[in-house]
Amino acid sequence: MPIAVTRPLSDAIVRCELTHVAREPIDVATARAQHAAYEAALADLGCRIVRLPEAPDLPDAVFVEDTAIVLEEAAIMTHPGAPSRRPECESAAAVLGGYRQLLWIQPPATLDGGDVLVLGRSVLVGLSGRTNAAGVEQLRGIAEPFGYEVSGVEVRGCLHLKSAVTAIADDAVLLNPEWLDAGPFGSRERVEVDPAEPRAANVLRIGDGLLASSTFPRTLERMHQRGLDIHTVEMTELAKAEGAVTCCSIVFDS
Ligand code: CIR
Repeated sequence: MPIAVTRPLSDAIVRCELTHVAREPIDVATARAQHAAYEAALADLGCRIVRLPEAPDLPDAVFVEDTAIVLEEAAIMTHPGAPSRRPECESAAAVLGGYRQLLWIQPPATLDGGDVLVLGRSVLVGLSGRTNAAGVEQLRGIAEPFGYEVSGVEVRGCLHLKSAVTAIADDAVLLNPEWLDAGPFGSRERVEVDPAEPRAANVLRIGDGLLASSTFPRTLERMHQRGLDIHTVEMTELAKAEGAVTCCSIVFDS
């Protein structure tokens, strides 16, 4: 059974980091309800939820994805690009250390988990405002001995690589071509988001199921037409914090 690590959001989320979206008031009660529905959807997709402790002083701590990359062989703890987010890693490590050996990205490298897309043995790493070239190098040094091929991919106009592209099947990715150069997707099929929905490329794949935000009906329709099994959740409040579906969990096989 896959494990999905999550963390409750705190009232501090109203002071979250923002890069590509303008600040709007966040209704924290609604955000909490949406987060609870997100956890329920993960459970429906077969995950066991493991919650990290709430971090009342860390505004972005609900976005656990950025703290670690969990491979079969190890959990790689990141050094997030935003200094305000670095204290999130310790409590994530305390839990992930129960499942995997821990390896750490060290400064001056920076790396956010949202920039790391694992496609089989191929690991694509966004060169973004959060992840630097040294971050890609360190991840390569850690993951290549385990048999992964690590490639840097330039992204622009969005926060992370996974804002621009995620996997929807073993042999297909969903992407926004405005936000990344043609990455090393090999023979994988590239499905584009509807141009009216630039933020729709972030979907979470669990087994053969997909979890997506209900905010993007046109892109969802493209995926329904392909016969994909898609569950949807409302993410309107977390989207105001520049979050999306992958950001709020770390999913791995126990
Ligand atoms: C941040 O700017 O760090 C948060 N407000 C949003 C992080 C979203 N994380 C993700 O996409 N992996």
